[in-house]
Amino acid sequence: MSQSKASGSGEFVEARHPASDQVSTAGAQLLETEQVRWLSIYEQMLKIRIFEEHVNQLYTSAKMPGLAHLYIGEEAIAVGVCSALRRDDYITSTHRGHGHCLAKGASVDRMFAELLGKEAGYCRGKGGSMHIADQETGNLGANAIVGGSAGIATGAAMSSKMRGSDEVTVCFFGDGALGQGVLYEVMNMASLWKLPVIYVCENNQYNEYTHNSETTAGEMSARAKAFGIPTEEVDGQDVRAGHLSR
Ligand SMILES: Cc1ncc(C[n+]2csc(CCOP(=O)(O)OP(=O)(O)O)c2C)c(N)n1
Ligand SMILES: [Mg+2]
Repeated sequence: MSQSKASGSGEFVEARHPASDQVSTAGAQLLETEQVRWLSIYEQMLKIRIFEEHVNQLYTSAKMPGLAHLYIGEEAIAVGVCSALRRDDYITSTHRGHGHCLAKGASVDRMFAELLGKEAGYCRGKGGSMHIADQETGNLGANAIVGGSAGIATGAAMSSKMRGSDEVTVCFFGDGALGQGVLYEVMNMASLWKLPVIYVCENNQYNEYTHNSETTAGEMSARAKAFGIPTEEVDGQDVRAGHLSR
């Protein structure tokens, strides 16, 4: 309900649209749905943060075999992007992949089992942190090879297109992968053949320990643009930006 003052009359006139109650009820429901959605997105990010804090404890107390590359601080990227995907869409991940796996729907229990080398893990405990794959949630795998998943992602997108499905594949990679030739081979094919693949470069400015000013010449997004691929740069700390840019 809204009220407005009639000009010059000194009295208040109620300007009430007949359906305004219904409109506000629908509006409130929409707001509630939106709140539930963003709250669930926040919970996903928090789950990853807490997961990684536990991994850090296990790793630094030498209870976990192998290596651990933590996704702390980058949660908004995986969650923003994966929350816009369907379960049957695909992702490929990196050496820093726990966040991608969880955001695509992996179970915390089976992830920990994998990290601890247990049979119940996603790869029966044989793969560890950098080799977690889960076909049920469309996760085609983390990958210890920098840039290594670009070919897998592009192949999956080609398969989707050939099967006439509407699945989308997201290829996550770090800014360090911009130095890998395979990325440019597959971007060329993806653009030529109009494949349903999204290349998500997680630019944390470092290639592990080396600042990317020492490794990467020119503009990052210019690379994809050169192949005619539409590009967008978003704030990786803003989960809404990752979610809505699909
Ligand atoms: C082909 C290849 N070369 C080198 C390495 C060693 N290595 C592991 S992580 C890394 C840097 C990766 O940087 P980036 O892709 O930006 O990921 P970030 O660690 O910043 O998330 C390198 C060089 C590797 N795993 N694979
Ligand atoms: Mg990096």
